[in-house]
Amino acid sequence: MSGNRMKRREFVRTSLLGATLAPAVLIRRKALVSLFSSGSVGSDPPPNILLIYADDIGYGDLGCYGASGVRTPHVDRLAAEGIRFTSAYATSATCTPSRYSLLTGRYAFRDEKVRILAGDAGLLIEPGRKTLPAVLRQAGYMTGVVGKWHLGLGGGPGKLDWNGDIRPGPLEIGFDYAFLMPATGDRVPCVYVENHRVVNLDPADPITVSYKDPIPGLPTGVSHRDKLKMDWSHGHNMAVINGIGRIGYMSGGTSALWKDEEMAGEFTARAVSFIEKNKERPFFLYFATHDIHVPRVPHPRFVGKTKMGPRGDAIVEFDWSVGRLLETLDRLGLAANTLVILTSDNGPVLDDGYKDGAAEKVGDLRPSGPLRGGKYSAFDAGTREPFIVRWPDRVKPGLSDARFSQVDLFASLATLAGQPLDDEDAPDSLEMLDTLLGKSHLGRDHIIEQAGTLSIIRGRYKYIEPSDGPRMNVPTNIELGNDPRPQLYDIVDDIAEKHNIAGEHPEVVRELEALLKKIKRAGRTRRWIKPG
Ligand code: NG6
Ligand code: CA
Repeated sequence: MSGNRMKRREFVRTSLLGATLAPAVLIRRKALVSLFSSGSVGSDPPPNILLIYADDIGYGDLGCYGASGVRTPHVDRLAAEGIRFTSAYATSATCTPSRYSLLTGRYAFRDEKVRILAGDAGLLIEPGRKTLPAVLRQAGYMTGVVGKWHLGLGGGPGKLDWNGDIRPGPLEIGFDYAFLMPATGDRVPCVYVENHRVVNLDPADPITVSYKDPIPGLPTGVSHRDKLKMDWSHGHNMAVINGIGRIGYMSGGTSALWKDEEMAGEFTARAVSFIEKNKERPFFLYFATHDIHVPRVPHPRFVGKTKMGPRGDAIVEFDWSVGRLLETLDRLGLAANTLVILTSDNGPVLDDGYKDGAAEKVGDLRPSGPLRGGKYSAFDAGTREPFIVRWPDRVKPGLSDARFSQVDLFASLATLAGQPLDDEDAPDSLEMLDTLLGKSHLGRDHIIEQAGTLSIIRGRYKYIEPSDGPRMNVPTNIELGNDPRPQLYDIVDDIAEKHNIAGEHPEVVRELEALLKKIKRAGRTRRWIKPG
């Protein structure tokens, strides 16, 4: 460890210890300024960090990644002014596990509780586990989350009283501010939670949530199917909220129910106001959109912007949100020193449970681009994502083919903020800051992808563990990549994973199988595998 770094670490400790008598934020800010002016991080003043995390946007869904039939000028501008990565990965082909890895720097497969959560699940991230926002907060950042959470709230399944204080949640694990959709747009409760409270709740009309039994006397997507605003195709036939069938049952909270059409506008407005309020200090904003997850109900001003129906229009709405945030950074003079990262939690899906015409009207758009599979899939489209990084003060625009995993954002941003990690923190997160900022084109040593089964990519090869799971997810029409035999693809020459070459390269299969086993057994990646 360099003397410089040591000094910095000592300095943080003393600064933080001295914090008891003064407002925490002021002290945190002071610690940060001193840290960055120490020179070793080389950025003064420190950058704001805006992480735009889309839901279910595929590798081929954005203009700058070759989409046709939908225009995304704001995202394209971000890409033109920054680095567009072609080989960046979410850790998982579904939401909760990817977000868990993003915020904890730990693979979700290490804990079987980390799977798509019900809307009444308890907080997955144990208070005490180091999180990305907690590290940035410790470095002096104001930390906020706006949008989709889906990491659980409260103490355990069904135990949370939605009418009281909602905790533990993001505020207990490192965020200073939270404005949330608790789970997903298609799961109850369909209300916003700001910090510890449901927004606009009338105490005379309390909320009840049930993921077991229907609530007697209330309509369901089955009993009132003919009256629905948008019909379901699979699942999504329990509570009816705003004329749309959802997963789970809910009663009460009428004045607090969100309006689906206004959700993107609501989240964007909260994000803009978070940036405005914190324009004088470094901030970290995790902006997690509902777009383009189901139910896709874009605002009327976006309806018909594409010929693809709600899915295409939701991409336009997503792009609008991005544009509003970029415009806010410009207006406040913050753009040059704000690191913006844009990516998505998992790959694309057309029919994810509602009859919104996504499959029928997709036209020439290839949501997965040249990749095979989609959301839920072990094939690359499940996790290989659009990934854009812009920081005008420090990052030269360009293209990067370097492999990058979202799990590495933790250690990379911690380094950027001058926060050395303890060995126990973020165990799978590798420091890849130079790669993230385009100074290096050296990718991650290996990439792990989690779907029903695990895959590992190293060099030109990708190995998918044998699995007895179904080959197809029939309702979504997605190839899951399961096969009882080992699969090996040359992911460089055969990006579409068409030719299983496991039989021709048994030694590569053995090698990758062994590496994957080792990573599983070790319980960690950092400390024993060198990045690069
Ligand atoms: C599935 C839902 C799907 C979506 C997904 C989670 C059904 C039939 N399907 O179980 O609609 O909500 O969970 O998506 O209920 S994710 O992006 O949050 O992981
Ligand atoms: Ca998702």
